[in-house]
Amino acid sequence: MKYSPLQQARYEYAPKLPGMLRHGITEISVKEGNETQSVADQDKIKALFPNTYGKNEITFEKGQNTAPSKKQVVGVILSGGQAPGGHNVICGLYDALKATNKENVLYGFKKGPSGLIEDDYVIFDDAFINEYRNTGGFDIIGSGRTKLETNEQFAIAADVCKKHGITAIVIIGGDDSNTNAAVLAEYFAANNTGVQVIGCPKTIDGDLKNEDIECSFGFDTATKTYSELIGNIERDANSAKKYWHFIKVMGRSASHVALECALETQPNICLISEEVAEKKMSLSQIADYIADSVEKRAAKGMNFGVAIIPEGVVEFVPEFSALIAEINELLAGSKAEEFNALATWADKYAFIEKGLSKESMTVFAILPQGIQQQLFLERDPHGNVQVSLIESEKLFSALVADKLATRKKNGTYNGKFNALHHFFGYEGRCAFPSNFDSDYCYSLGYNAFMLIQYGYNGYLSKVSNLSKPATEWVAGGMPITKMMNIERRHGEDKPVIKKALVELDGKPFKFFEANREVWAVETSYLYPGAIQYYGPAEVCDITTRTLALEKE
Ligand code: FBP
Repeated sequence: MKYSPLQQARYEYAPKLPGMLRHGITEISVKEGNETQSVADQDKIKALFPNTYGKNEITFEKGQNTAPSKKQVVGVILSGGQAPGGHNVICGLYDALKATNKENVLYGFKKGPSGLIEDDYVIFDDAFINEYRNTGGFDIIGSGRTKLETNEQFAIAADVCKKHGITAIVIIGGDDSNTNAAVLAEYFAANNTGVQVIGCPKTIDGDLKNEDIECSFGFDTATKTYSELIGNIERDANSAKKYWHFIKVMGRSASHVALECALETQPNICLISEEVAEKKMSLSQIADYIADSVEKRAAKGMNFGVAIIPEGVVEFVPEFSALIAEINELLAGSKAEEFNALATWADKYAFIEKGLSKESMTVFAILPQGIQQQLFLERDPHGNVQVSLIESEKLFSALVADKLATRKKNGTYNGKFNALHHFFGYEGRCAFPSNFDSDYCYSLGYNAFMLIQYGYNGYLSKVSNLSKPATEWVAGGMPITKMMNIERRHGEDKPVIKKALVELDGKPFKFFEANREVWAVETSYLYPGAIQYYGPAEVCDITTRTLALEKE
């Protein structure tokens, strides 16, 4: 069999477009809205983007398409981590481009942004595209994390575009990739290359959103996939009644994924990194918070539970980030070699004890030895600790076990605590996109071509009103500079898209906060089950709880 039955069926699925894009290409007109300003640092962003700053928001509507129908050659790039629906962005872009003019051509640059610089590409045709409709993954052309950020790279990109007659590039990426898209758009405009750049908002992390972009694509499918697995684990926990499951979920920095999974599954515990930072919680306080739930449930005879840990949480614990900064300093330059030459862990431990401040040593000392060693083993190319590789699910279960041991000695706790560990990340990034992501991504791609056709540059493809049925979705575009501010990066002030962290006064967190005390003690699990692709809309087309609550 060449294709699985679901794969075959998904090839035939017709993604839903926003109502206003359904009239046929010749009946899509554009309505300009207000001029825009960046979210902060307006003067600085304006000075850095003189050609692309302050442009108008735009919306498409039914009317006479007045864009010139000249032949267009377009290039597309997938950038960064995989997110379900990426293929459909390309399919939507391709379909709009071909519906406008059969002579139009779509290039796909391979392995991410480096494909553009290395002039490594494929040219799409119907047979090629049809193999990828409504499927997960980025394997259609591959992805990569090379950043397009220097003028040398931009000049090469301009030459590659000129060579192929490409007049527009679509970059499908997260906040960093779209920041770079904005800089590239400005470069192309300043140098009169005649090449437009359009971005599409991607990331399972859900942290590329704001008042205009209601969510990044892939978040819906990834969180539904993790929630299915978490629900299954909850049911297993509730059946066997003998394990506490510590489940780390992806989300490099923000905790949107963890929060959405908690709303979907109602676990006993879910840490939210942004709250940990706001309350300046220590590792010990977090461990006590989880141990309280373990103890209360044990008192009711329930020696089992589920705790969700966001991937990035340790970086939000102030004492832990101070420790990391000191370790980076301790091993800077040649000191790393000195450290690595030490024969035993005891020698290394003595070196660490000598080099760290008293406060950081206290934090270091409470970590399980496996985590201590991890902090010194895994380094990035700059020699820094790779915080994302720390097994925080194991860290917290070990800290909780220590707390419970003390409580047992004190006679306040008399339960059993057996922990199991899981990490859900890659399991969800290439899942078959849900109907929501299939529809949303196809619409983003289709809409990106409309922005190209109407000559926009430095815009993000925008589809909004997403908590409503697709007929009511609103398609348009917004200048990427509107989302930018100045942030300190590697010792320099840089214009970047503001990352959206979980808002502690937002409705999704408030809902979680209002319910979590009960969830911590009772067994209130919800079992969302697998993503449904065929059946009633109220089962198949539902959005995330996060989006539903935000739009309530
Ligand atoms: P993007 O921001 O590029 O979409 O990637 C997000 C993410 O999936 C994070 O959740 C995770 O920390 C990271 O990618 C993993 O990256 P890699 O694929 O390089 O291991």
